[in-house]
Amino acid sequence: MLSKKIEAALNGQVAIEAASSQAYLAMASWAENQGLSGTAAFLYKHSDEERMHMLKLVKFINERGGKAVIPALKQPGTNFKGITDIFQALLFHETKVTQEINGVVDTCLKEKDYTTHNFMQWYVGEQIEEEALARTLIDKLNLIGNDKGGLYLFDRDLQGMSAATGGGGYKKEA
Ligand code: OFO
Repeated sequence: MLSKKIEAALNGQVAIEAASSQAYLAMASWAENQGLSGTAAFLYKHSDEERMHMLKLVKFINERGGKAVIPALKQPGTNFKGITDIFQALLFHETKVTQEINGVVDTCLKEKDYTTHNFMQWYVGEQIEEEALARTLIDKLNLIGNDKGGLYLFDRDLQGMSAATGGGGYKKEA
């Protein structure tokens, strides 16, 4: 059975994962409108993965005798200056998500809830991968600069990455 504190912390994380999914959906749609189909495929998949992160929490809360709260969502940002801006925003967002996850882990330790602590380790590992990938992509974009040929290849690489992982995004599934 979840304590009220843990239930609230996990529901807070449900809202964060849902907001992440919306944010990446807005980015995907922007990329699609720019003709960056590989980047769009990657971001659509990333948005799907965030929804899956949310669902995993919803199911865990309910299974452990709590009540998952499905949150209302704010409209995400839609004005992007360019593709580098997108990935910088994504990294910034993910570092904030990591802090939130660490906060939940901390609450688990304070509440001596080792089951939820164990469950949250999957999220801790996921964040390491997501932040590392975002940093790699930003490094590549910085190398490319304003080179249109380079951008074309970058977008094609993301398309390939998306196909290799069954439609985009990261390699791990829950
Ligand atoms: Fe990318 O954040 Fe979920 O966990």
